[in-house]
Amino acid sequence: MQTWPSHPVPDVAGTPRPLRLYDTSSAQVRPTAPGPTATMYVCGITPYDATHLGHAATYLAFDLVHRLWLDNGHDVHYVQNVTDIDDPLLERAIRDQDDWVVLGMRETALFREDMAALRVLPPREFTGAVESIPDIVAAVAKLLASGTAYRVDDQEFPDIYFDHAATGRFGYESGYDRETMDRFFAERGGDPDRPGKRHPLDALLWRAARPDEPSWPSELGPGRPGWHIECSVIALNSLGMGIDLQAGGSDLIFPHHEYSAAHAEALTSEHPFARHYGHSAMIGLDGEKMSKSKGNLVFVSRLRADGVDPMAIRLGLLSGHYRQDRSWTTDILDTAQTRLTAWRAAVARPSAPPAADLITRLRDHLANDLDTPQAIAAMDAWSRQDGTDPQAPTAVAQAVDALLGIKL
Ligand code: 5CA
Ligand code: ZN
Repeated sequence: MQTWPSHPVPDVAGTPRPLRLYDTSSAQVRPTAPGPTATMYVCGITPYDATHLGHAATYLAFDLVHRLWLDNGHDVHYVQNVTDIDDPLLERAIRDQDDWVVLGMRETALFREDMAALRVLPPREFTGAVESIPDIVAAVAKLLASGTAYRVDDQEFPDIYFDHAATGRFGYESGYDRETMDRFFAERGGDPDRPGKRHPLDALLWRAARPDEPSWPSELGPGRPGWHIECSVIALNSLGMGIDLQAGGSDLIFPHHEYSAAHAEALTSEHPFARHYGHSAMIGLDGEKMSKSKGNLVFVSRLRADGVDPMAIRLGLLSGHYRQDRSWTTDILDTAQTRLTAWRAAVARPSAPPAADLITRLRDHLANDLDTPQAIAAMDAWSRQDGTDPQAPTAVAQAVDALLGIKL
Protein backbone atom coordinates (compact mmCIF):
# COMPACT_ATOMS: atom_id res chain seq x y z
CA MET A 1 0.00 0.00 0.00
CA GLN A 2 1.01 3.58 -0.38
CA THR A 3 2.38 5.06 2.82
CA TRP A 4 2.29 8.72 3.86
CA PRO A 5 4.80 11.49 3.10
CA SER A 6 7.94 11.78 5.19
CA HIS A 7 9.88 14.87 6.18
CA PRO A 8 13.58 15.42 6.80
CA VAL A 9 14.79 14.76 10.36
CA PRO A 10 17.53 17.23 11.35
CA ASP A 11 20.82 16.00 12.80
CA VAL A 12 21.26 16.78 16.47
CA ALA A 13 24.62 17.93 17.86
CA GLY A 14 26.27 16.05 20.72
CA THR A 15 26.24 12.41 21.75
CA PRO A 16 23.16 10.20 21.29
CA ARG A 17 21.90 7.96 24.09
CA PRO A 18 21.03 4.29 23.46
CA LEU A 19 17.35 3.64 24.08
CA ARG A 20 16.14 1.66 27.07
CA LEU A 21 12.53 0.54 26.74
CA TYR A 22 10.07 -1.45 28.82
CA ASP A 23 9.65 -4.97 27.47
CA THR A 24 6.34 -6.65 28.29
CA SER A 25 7.78 -10.14 27.99
CA SER A 26 10.54 -9.70 30.57
CA ALA A 27 8.55 -7.08 32.55
CA GLN A 28 11.52 -4.73 32.79
CA VAL A 29 13.08 -1.69 31.19
CA ARG A 30 15.90 -3.11 29.07
CA PRO A 31 18.30 -1.68 26.50
CA THR A 32 17.19 -2.05 22.92
CA ALA A 33 20.22 -3.36 21.10
CA PRO A 34 19.60 -3.12 17.40
CA GLY A 35 22.27 -3.74 14.78
CA PRO A 36 23.01 -1.21 12.02
CA THR A 37 19.45 -1.72 10.77
CA ALA A 38 16.87 -1.55 13.56
CA THR A 39 13.64 -3.40 12.79
CA MET A 40 10.24 -2.41 14.13
CA TYR A 41 6.74 -3.69 13.49
CA VAL A 42 3.89 -1.61 14.88
CA CYS A 43 0.40 -3.04 14.45
CA GLY A 44 -1.71 -0.83 12.20
CA ILE A 45 -5.34 0.20 12.20
CA THR A 46 -8.48 -1.68 11.35
CA PRO A 47 -9.88 1.00 9.04
CA TYR A 48 -13.60 1.10 9.81
CA ASP A 49 -13.61 4.49 11.52
CA ALA A 50 -11.39 7.57 11.80
CA THR A 51 -8.18 7.75 13.83
CA HIS A 52 -8.94 8.71 17.42
CA LEU A 53 -6.55 10.11 20.00
CA GLY A 54 -5.93 6.65 21.46
CA HIS A 55 -4.61 5.36 18.14
CA ALA A 56 -2.62 8.55 17.67
CA ALA A 57 -1.00 8.23 21.12
CA THR A 58 0.15 4.70 20.28
CA TYR A 59 1.70 5.68 16.93
CA LEU A 60 3.32 8.73 18.54
CA ALA A 61 4.94 6.63 21.28
CA PHE A 62 6.63 4.34 18.78
CA ASP A 63 7.47 7.26 16.51
CA LEU A 64 9.74 8.37 19.36
CA VAL A 65 11.47 4.97 19.24
CA HIS A 66 11.97 5.51 15.50
CA ARG A 67 13.46 8.96 16.15
CA LEU A 68 15.77 7.82 18.94
CA TRP A 69 17.09 4.97 16.83
CA LEU A 70 17.73 7.42 13.97
CA ASP A 71 19.52 9.69 16.43
CA ASN A 72 21.70 6.72 17.40
CA GLY A 73 22.68 6.27 13.77
CA HIS A 74 20.56 3.23 12.94
CA ASP A 75 18.87 2.69 9.66
CA VAL A 76 15.29 2.01 10.79
CA HIS A 77 13.25 -0.57 8.91
CA TYR A 78 9.73 0.10 10.11
CA VAL A 79 6.77 -1.98 8.95
CA GLN A 80 3.09 -1.46 9.67
CA ASN A 81 0.05 -3.43 8.54
CA VAL A 82 -3.51 -2.41 7.77
CA THR A 83 -6.17 -4.91 8.85
CA ASP A 84 -8.24 -4.22 5.76
CA ILE A 85 -10.34 -7.37 6.09
CA ASP A 86 -11.78 -8.42 9.45
CA ASP A 87 -15.12 -8.73 11.24
CA PRO A 88 -15.34 -5.12 12.53
CA LEU A 89 -14.92 -3.75 9.01
CA LEU A 90 -17.65 -6.01 7.62
CA GLU A 91 -20.00 -5.27 10.53
CA ARG A 92 -19.61 -1.49 10.09
CA ALA A 93 -20.10 -1.74 6.32
CA ILE A 94 -23.36 -3.65 6.83
CA ARG A 95 -24.56 -1.20 9.51
CA ASP A 96 -23.90 1.80 7.26
CA GLN A 97 -24.88 0.08 4.00
CA ASP A 98 -21.40 0.84 2.78
CA ASP A 99 -19.04 -1.18 0.60
CA TRP A 100 -16.38 -2.68 2.94
CA VAL A 101 -13.61 -2.05 0.38
CA VAL A 102 -14.55 1.60 -0.05
CA LEU A 103 -14.92 2.04 3.72
CA GLY A 104 -11.45 0.61 4.31
CA MET A 105 -9.85 2.73 1.60
CA ARG A 106 -11.53 5.90 2.84
CA GLU A 107 -10.50 5.43 6.47
CA THR A 108 -6.97 4.39 5.51
CA ALA A 109 -6.62 7.56 3.43
CA LEU A 110 -7.77 9.65 6.38
CA PHE A 111 -5.33 7.81 8.68
CA ARG A 112 -2.44 8.68 6.32
CA GLU A 113 -3.43 12.35 6.43
CA ASP A 114 -3.66 12.32 10.23
CA MET A 115 -0.28 10.62 10.61
CA ALA A 116 1.39 13.08 8.22
CA ALA A 117 -0.19 16.03 10.05
CA LEU A 118 1.05 14.70 13.41
CA ARG A 119 4.51 14.26 11.86
CA VAL A 120 4.67 10.55 12.51
CA LEU A 121 7.54 9.22 10.40
CA PRO A 122 6.07 6.78 7.87
CA PRO A 123 6.83 3.06 7.81
CA ARG A 124 9.03 1.83 4.99
CA GLU A 125 6.38 -0.77 4.22
CA PHE A 126 2.67 -0.24 4.84
CA THR A 127 1.07 -3.57 4.01
CA GLY A 128 -2.57 -4.58 3.82
CA ALA A 129 -3.96 -7.94 4.91
CA VAL A 130 -5.75 -8.35 1.58
CA GLU A 131 -2.61 -7.90 -0.50
CA SER A 132 -0.88 -10.44 1.79
CA ILE A 133 -3.43 -13.23 1.35
CA PRO A 134 -1.21 -15.41 -0.90
CA ASP A 135 1.58 -15.26 1.72
CA ILE A 136 -0.86 -15.96 4.54
CA VAL A 137 -2.28 -18.96 2.68
CA ALA A 138 1.24 -20.35 2.21
CA ALA A 139 1.94 -19.90 5.92
CA VAL A 140 -1.28 -21.59 7.02
CA ALA A 141 -0.60 -24.47 4.61
CA LYS A 142 2.83 -24.86 6.21
CA LEU A 143 1.35 -24.91 9.71
CA LEU A 144 -1.19 -27.53 8.60
CA ALA A 145 1.55 -29.66 7.07
CA SER A 146 3.63 -29.50 10.25
CA GLY A 147 0.68 -30.51 12.43
CA THR A 148 0.58 -27.26 14.40
CA ALA A 149 -2.70 -26.32 12.72
CA TYR A 150 -5.84 -28.37 12.15
CA ARG A 151 -9.23 -28.15 10.51
CA VAL A 152 -12.34 -28.37 12.63
CA ASP A 153 -14.58 -31.25 11.76
CA ASP A 154 -17.29 -29.20 10.06
CA GLN A 155 -18.37 -30.04 6.52
CA GLU A 156 -20.00 -26.71 5.93
CA PHE A 157 -17.38 -24.37 7.41
CA PRO A 158 -14.04 -26.21 7.70
CA ASP A 159 -12.17 -23.42 9.51
CA ILE A 160 -8.49 -23.87 10.33
CA TYR A 161 -7.16 -23.34 13.87
CA PHE A 162 -3.76 -23.05 15.49
CA ASP A 163 -2.76 -25.38 18.31
CA HIS A 164 -1.88 -22.66 20.83
CA ALA A 165 0.51 -24.96 22.70
CA ALA A 166 2.49 -25.89 19.57
CA THR A 167 5.68 -24.02 20.43
CA GLY A 168 5.77 -24.99 24.10
CA ARG A 169 6.26 -21.34 25.01
CA PHE A 170 2.72 -20.03 24.88
CA GLY A 171 2.26 -17.21 27.39
CA TYR A 172 5.86 -15.96 27.36
CA GLU A 173 4.98 -12.65 25.72
CA SER A 174 2.08 -11.58 27.97
CA GLY A 175 2.98 -13.53 31.12
CA TYR A 176 -0.78 -13.79 31.82
CA ASP A 177 -2.35 -16.58 33.83
CA ARG A 178 -4.96 -18.85 32.30
CA GLU A 179 -7.91 -16.97 33.75
CA THR A 180 -6.72 -13.65 32.30
CA MET A 181 -6.03 -15.30 28.96
CA ASP A 182 -9.53 -16.78 28.85
CA ARG A 183 -11.11 -13.42 29.63
CA PHE A 184 -9.14 -11.40 27.07
CA PHE A 185 -9.44 -14.09 24.41
CA ALA A 186 -13.24 -13.96 24.69
CA GLU A 187 -13.34 -10.15 24.86
CA ARG A 188 -10.90 -9.42 22.04
CA GLY A 189 -12.05 -11.32 19.02
CA GLY A 190 -11.47 -14.93 20.12
CA ASP A 191 -14.03 -17.73 19.91
CA PRO A 192 -13.51 -20.05 22.88
CA ASP A 193 -16.80 -21.87 22.33
CA ARG A 194 -16.44 -22.69 18.64
CA PRO A 195 -17.53 -26.36 18.39
CA GLY A 196 -14.85 -28.65 17.03
CA LYS A 197 -11.85 -26.81 18.44
CA ARG A 198 -9.41 -28.95 20.38
CA HIS A 199 -8.84 -26.27 23.00
CA PRO A 200 -10.75 -23.07 23.82
CA LEU A 201 -7.55 -21.01 23.35
CA ASP A 202 -6.78 -22.31 19.86
CA ALA A 203 -6.92 -19.35 17.48
CA LEU A 204 -8.44 -18.95 14.04
CA LEU A 205 -5.99 -19.02 11.12
CA TRP A 206 -8.31 -19.37 8.14
CA ARG A 207 -12.05 -18.74 8.16
CA ALA A 208 -13.80 -20.83 5.52
CA ALA A 209 -16.11 -18.85 3.23
CA ARG A 210 -19.54 -17.96 4.63
CA PRO A 211 -22.46 -16.84 2.48
CA ASP A 212 -22.53 -13.01 2.21
CA GLU A 213 -18.93 -12.63 3.38
CA PRO A 214 -15.96 -11.83 1.15
CA SER A 215 -13.64 -14.77 0.54
CA TRP A 216 -10.62 -15.62 -1.57
CA PRO A 217 -10.02 -18.88 -3.44
CA SER A 218 -6.95 -20.74 -2.22
CA GLU A 219 -5.34 -24.13 -1.77
CA LEU A 220 -6.93 -24.11 1.71
CA GLY A 221 -10.37 -23.71 0.15
CA PRO A 222 -12.15 -20.36 -0.19
CA GLY A 223 -11.96 -18.19 2.90
CA ARG A 224 -10.26 -15.28 4.60
CA PRO A 225 -7.40 -14.91 7.08
CA GLY A 226 -7.56 -14.80 10.86
CA TRP A 227 -6.21 -11.72 12.57
CA HIS A 228 -2.99 -12.81 14.29
CA ILE A 229 -1.52 -14.72 11.35
CA GLU A 230 -1.82 -11.55 9.28
CA CYS A 231 0.72 -9.72 11.45
CA SER A 232 3.03 -12.75 11.82
CA VAL A 233 3.27 -13.16 8.07
CA ILE A 234 3.66 -9.48 7.18
CA ALA A 235 6.35 -9.03 9.85
CA LEU A 236 8.17 -12.25 8.94
CA ASN A 237 8.18 -11.55 5.22
CA SER A 238 9.44 -8.00 5.61
CA LEU A 239 11.70 -8.25 8.63
CA GLY A 240 12.40 -11.91 9.45
CA MET A 241 12.62 -13.33 12.97
CA GLY A 242 14.12 -11.59 16.00
CA ILE A 243 12.75 -8.15 15.18
CA ASP A 244 14.00 -5.44 17.51
CA LEU A 245 10.53 -4.28 18.52
CA GLN A 246 6.98 -5.54 18.09
CA ALA A 247 4.61 -2.85 19.32
CA GLY A 248 1.05 -1.66 19.76
CA GLY A 249 -1.43 -0.59 22.42
CA SER A 250 -1.72 -2.57 25.65
CA ASP A 251 -4.96 -4.14 24.43
CA LEU A 252 -2.80 -6.09 21.95
CA ILE A 253 -0.66 -7.78 24.65
CA PHE A 254 -3.12 -10.65 24.62
CA PRO A 255 -4.30 -12.34 22.51
CA HIS A 256 -2.87 -10.55 19.48
CA HIS A 257 0.85 -10.35 20.19
CA GLU A 258 0.97 -13.68 22.03
CA TYR A 259 -0.42 -15.47 18.97
CA SER A 260 1.52 -13.40 16.42
CA ALA A 261 4.67 -14.56 18.19
CA ALA A 262 3.49 -18.17 18.56
CA HIS A 263 2.49 -18.41 14.87
CA ALA A 264 5.82 -16.99 13.67
CA GLU A 265 7.79 -19.22 16.03
CA ALA A 266 5.84 -22.30 14.92
CA LEU A 267 6.43 -21.36 11.27
CA THR A 268 10.18 -20.94 11.62
CA SER A 269 11.04 -23.15 14.62
CA GLU A 270 12.97 -20.10 15.87
CA HIS A 271 12.64 -17.99 19.00
CA PRO A 272 11.98 -15.18 19.68
CA PHE A 273 9.72 -13.51 17.17
CA ALA A 274 10.63 -10.15 18.72
CA ARG A 275 13.45 -9.15 21.04
CA HIS A 276 11.29 -6.46 22.63
CA TYR A 277 7.51 -6.25 23.02
CA GLY A 278 6.44 -2.64 23.55
CA HIS A 279 2.97 -1.56 24.64
CA SER A 280 1.47 1.87 25.07
CA ALA A 281 -1.23 2.54 27.62
CA MET A 282 -4.86 3.30 26.86
CA ILE A 283 -6.17 6.81 26.32
CA GLY A 284 -9.62 7.40 27.72
CA LEU A 285 -12.14 10.15 27.80
CA ASP A 286 -13.67 11.10 31.14
CA GLY A 287 -12.22 8.03 32.80
CA GLU A 288 -13.36 5.46 30.24
CA LYS A 289 -11.12 3.78 27.63
CA MET A 290 -11.58 5.49 24.29
CA SER A 291 -13.00 2.82 22.04
CA LYS A 292 -15.18 2.50 19.03
CA SER A 293 -17.65 0.30 20.86
CA LYS A 294 -18.15 2.86 23.66
CA GLY A 295 -18.54 5.72 21.19
CA ASN A 296 -16.48 8.13 23.34
CA LEU A 297 -14.06 9.07 20.61
CA VAL A 298 -12.14 12.24 19.85
CA PHE A 299 -10.91 12.09 16.27
CA VAL A 300 -7.65 13.63 15.12
CA SER A 301 -9.36 14.71 11.89
CA ARG A 302 -12.17 16.41 13.85
CA LEU A 303 -9.68 18.46 15.87
CA ARG A 304 -7.76 19.33 12.69
CA ALA A 305 -10.97 20.41 10.99
CA ASP A 306 -11.70 22.62 14.01
CA GLY A 307 -8.41 24.39 13.34
CA VAL A 308 -6.37 22.83 16.17
CA ASP A 309 -2.64 22.87 15.39
CA PRO A 310 -1.55 19.21 14.97
CA MET A 311 1.63 20.07 16.90
CA ALA A 312 -0.54 20.94 19.90
CA ILE A 313 -2.28 17.55 19.60
CA ARG A 314 1.11 15.87 19.45
CA LEU A 315 2.45 17.83 22.42
CA GLY A 316 -0.72 17.17 24.42
CA LEU A 317 -0.54 13.42 23.85
CA LEU A 318 3.18 13.35 24.67
CA SER A 319 2.65 15.30 27.88
CA GLY A 320 1.65 12.04 29.59
CA HIS A 321 3.92 9.00 29.85
CA TYR A 322 3.20 6.37 27.19
CA ARG A 323 2.84 3.58 29.79
CA GLN A 324 0.35 5.47 31.95
CA ASP A 325 -3.34 4.94 31.21
CA ARG A 326 -4.71 8.45 31.00
CA SER A 327 -7.68 10.53 29.94
CA TRP A 328 -7.78 13.19 27.27
CA THR A 329 -9.26 16.49 28.46
CA THR A 330 -9.68 19.95 26.96
CA ASP A 331 -7.27 21.12 29.70
CA ILE A 332 -4.52 18.95 28.21
CA LEU A 333 -5.09 20.54 24.82
CA ASP A 334 -5.21 24.09 26.26
CA THR A 335 -1.97 23.51 28.17
CA ALA A 336 -0.31 22.09 25.04
CA GLN A 337 -1.38 25.10 22.99
CA THR A 338 0.00 27.53 25.57
CA ARG A 339 3.23 25.53 25.80
CA LEU A 340 3.63 25.41 22.01
CA THR A 341 3.28 29.19 21.82
CA ALA A 342 5.88 29.62 24.59
CA TRP A 343 8.32 27.20 22.93
CA ARG A 344 7.90 28.93 19.58
CA ALA A 345 8.62 32.31 21.18
CA ALA A 346 11.66 30.84 22.96
CA VAL A 347 13.27 29.57 19.74
CA ALA A 348 12.45 32.84 17.92
CA ARG A 349 14.65 34.81 20.36
CA PRO A 350 17.93 36.26 19.05
CA SER A 351 19.80 34.47 21.84
CA ALA A 352 19.11 31.96 24.60
CA PRO A 353 20.90 29.73 27.14
CA PRO A 354 23.28 27.23 25.47
CA ALA A 355 21.62 24.25 23.82
CA ALA A 356 24.05 21.48 24.78
CA ASP A 357 22.83 20.89 28.34
CA LEU A 358 19.17 20.87 27.32
CA ILE A 359 19.84 18.49 24.41
CA THR A 360 21.62 16.08 26.80
CA ARG A 361 18.60 16.20 29.09
CA LEU A 362 16.16 15.60 26.23
CA ARG A 363 18.18 12.59 25.10
CA ASP A 364 18.59 11.21 28.64
CA HIS A 365 14.89 11.45 29.46
CA LEU A 366 13.69 10.04 26.15
CA ALA A 367 16.25 7.21 26.24
CA ASN A 368 14.88 6.32 29.69
CA ASP A 369 11.74 4.47 28.53
CA LEU A 370 10.47 7.49 26.56
CA ASP A 371 10.06 9.80 29.53
CA THR A 372 8.30 12.60 27.64
CA PRO A 373 6.93 14.41 30.74
CA GLN A 374 10.51 14.96 31.96
CA ALA A 375 11.77 15.91 28.49
CA ILE A 376 8.96 18.46 28.17
CA ALA A 377 9.72 19.86 31.63
CA ALA A 378 13.38 20.33 30.64
CA MET A 379 12.34 22.24 27.53
CA ASP A 380 9.89 24.35 29.60
CA ALA A 381 12.73 25.31 31.94
CA TRP A 382 15.06 26.27 29.07
CA SER A 383 12.29 28.35 27.46
CA ARG A 384 11.89 30.39 30.65
CA GLN A 385 15.60 31.18 31.08
CA ASP A 386 17.46 34.03 29.44
CA GLY A 387 20.84 33.55 27.78
CA THR A 388 23.35 35.01 25.39
CA ASP A 389 24.07 32.17 22.95
CA PRO A 390 22.91 33.25 19.46
CA GLN A 391 23.17 29.68 18.07
CA ALA A 392 21.04 28.08 20.77
CA PRO A 393 17.53 28.89 19.47
CA THR A 394 18.11 27.12 16.13
CA ALA A 395 19.96 24.19 17.71
CA VAL A 396 17.10 23.66 20.20
CA ALA A 397 14.41 23.95 17.53
CA GLN A 398 16.22 21.26 15.53
CA ALA A 399 16.59 18.96 18.53
CA VAL A 400 12.91 19.32 19.45
CA ASP A 401 12.02 18.61 15.82
CA ALA A 402 14.29 15.55 15.53
CA LEU A 403 13.72 13.96 18.94
CA LEU A 404 10.17 14.94 19.88
CA GLY A 405 8.83 15.44 16.35
CA ILE A 406 7.50 18.88 17.26
CA LYS A 407 7.98 21.49 14.53
CA LEU A 408 8.33 24.85 16.20
N1 5CA B 1 -5.54 -3.74 13.31
C1 5CA B 1 -5.33 -4.12 14.67
C2 5CA B 1 -3.90 -4.38 14.98
S1 5CA B 1 -3.19 -5.55 13.88
C3 5CA B 1 -5.88 -3.06 15.63
O1 5CA B 1 -5.79 -3.27 16.82
N2 5CA B 1 -6.43 -1.99 15.07
S2 5CA B 1 -7.11 -0.79 15.89
O2 5CA B 1 -7.52 0.17 14.89
O3 5CA B 1 -8.12 -1.30 16.73
O4 5CA B 1 -6.02 -0.17 16.80
C4 5CA B 1 -4.85 0.42 16.26
C5 5CA B 1 -3.82 0.65 17.36
O5 5CA B 1 -4.32 1.61 18.30
C6 5CA B 1 -3.50 -0.60 18.18
O6 5CA B 1 -2.12 -0.62 18.51
C7 5CA B 1 -4.31 -0.43 19.45
O7 5CA B 1 -3.73 -1.10 20.54
C8 5CA B 1 -4.24 1.08 19.62
N3 5CA B 1 -5.38 1.62 20.41
C9 5CA B 1 -6.69 1.38 20.24
N4 5CA B 1 -7.43 2.05 21.16
C10 5CA B 1 -6.54 2.75 21.92
C11 5CA B 1 -6.66 3.64 23.03
N5 5CA B 1 -7.85 3.98 23.54
N6 5CA B 1 -5.53 4.17 23.56
C12 5CA B 1 -4.31 3.85 23.06
N7 5CA B 1 -4.13 3.02 22.00
C13 5CA B 1 -5.22 2.48 21.44
ZN1 ZN C 1 -1.30 -6.65 14.47
